[in-house]
Amino acid sequence: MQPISATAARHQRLSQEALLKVRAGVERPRYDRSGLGRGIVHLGLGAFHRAHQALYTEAALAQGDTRWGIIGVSLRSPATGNTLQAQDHLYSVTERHGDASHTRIVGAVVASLYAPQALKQVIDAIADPAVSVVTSTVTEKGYSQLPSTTGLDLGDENIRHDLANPERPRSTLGILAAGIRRRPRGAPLSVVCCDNMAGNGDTLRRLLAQFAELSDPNLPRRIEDEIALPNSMVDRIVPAASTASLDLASRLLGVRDEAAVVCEPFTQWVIEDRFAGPRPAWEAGGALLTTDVRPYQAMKLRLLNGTHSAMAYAGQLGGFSSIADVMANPAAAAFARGVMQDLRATVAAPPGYDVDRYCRELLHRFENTALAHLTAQIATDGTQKIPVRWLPALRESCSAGVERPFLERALAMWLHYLRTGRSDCGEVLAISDPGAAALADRLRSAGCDADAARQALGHAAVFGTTPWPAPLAARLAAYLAALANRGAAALLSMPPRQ
Ligand code: CS2
Repeated sequence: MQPISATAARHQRLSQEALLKVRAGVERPRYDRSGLGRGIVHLGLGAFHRAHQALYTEAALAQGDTRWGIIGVSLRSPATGNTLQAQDHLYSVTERHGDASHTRIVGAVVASLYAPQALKQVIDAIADPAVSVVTSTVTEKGYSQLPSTTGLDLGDENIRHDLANPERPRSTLGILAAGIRRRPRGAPLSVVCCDNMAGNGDTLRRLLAQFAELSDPNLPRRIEDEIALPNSMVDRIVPAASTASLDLASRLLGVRDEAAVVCEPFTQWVIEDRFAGPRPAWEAGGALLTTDVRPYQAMKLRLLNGTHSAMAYAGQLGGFSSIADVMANPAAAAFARGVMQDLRATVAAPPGYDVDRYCRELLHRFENTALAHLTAQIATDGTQKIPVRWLPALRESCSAGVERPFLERALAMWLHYLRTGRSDCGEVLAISDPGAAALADRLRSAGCDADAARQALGHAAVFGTTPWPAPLAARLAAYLAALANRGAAALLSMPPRQ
């Protein structure tokens, strides 16, 4: 092979052929990609899937079980699929913490489909008996659920469309239902939800069953008999790509990878061992198969995601653009630790698990300056995330008559963020959350802070229908007043009881 200059190579796009030009030291697929089967359909071809489930599958493929090539499906944008197609579906994952990094090229994704343009192929793929696993990362809002009840949102326009046009579905549930309907009988399928929801598999089962009952009288029975929906807890911090992350990956690879993912070294996947048919040996990548995932889910959703959301709103209001920036500010970092401790008090340890050590590791992960994990990214979709991450802990604490000073302040910060849409410096914040307008309207039309707190807690779509205690509303009102008068800094530096 002719040596090529680093500059020329950097402009060459990653592809099967260009693999030969990738720098030494970069790991590459340890199996023959041309012989891969198509055993998995994945819905939601974002960075998280590519840096998480796809890597566990990569490890199973490297063990020689070549059934598990992934057909990646995008539901909302053709961009990732187009990028991957131009690279023979190869992409890189770079794990980074501080100065240390490790880069590999992943070969597990073998095809990509954009559902609105390739609906028939998507449905055929889910119906194919050679596919025995469907995984999904479509974000919390991608399941058309009402966050406070986890029931089907019948007002969701995609659901209404799909119930009227079951053969032309647009929603995750509609597409799954159409694929399952077409599967031959006796071809077991496991659908593994990999989004951050408590009891995510059970929730998806409920939503799918509700949708099926309304769309096809035979479908609920088939789902009951032939489809397994194991719960799973997924964990890896994977910021959205940026020009800087793509440039970094290209420098490390020696070729240009427009689908490169840069993420943290930590990864965890705990899966309920309840599959209907064959599955990849994800244990090869370190997955833990267990009988009960719920304690792991509660621990992760509250301690990692719950603290993340608090840092996101504190960061948006206080002008901290990334999680590492929050951790570098003593008052903001102390606030994050306080929120984590408030949530820690509500978490029961999974059997044999050292939760305090987990908390210490989390804080170390949050300090990772090599990742630009933006608070604006984590702040999105709060009306879906907060009912999962904070409200169960808050509800349990209220029932036990316990105040959670840091968590309650975080809640006030989120409401203040929605109410004003501005940072402490007056910068306009881009709020990306389809459910936010209704809550923000209530907050903005309230006569005073006490009314705003009551209005928010009374917003059943997020806070549920069970009334919240008046003392909580009073504390929230005081925090809202402090935020309005003195900004987020006032709450960050406030001692636990005041
Ligand atoms: C984050 C998660 O964006 C968010 O809401 O809290 O994506 C988080 O980084 C992952 O769940 C970590 O496993």
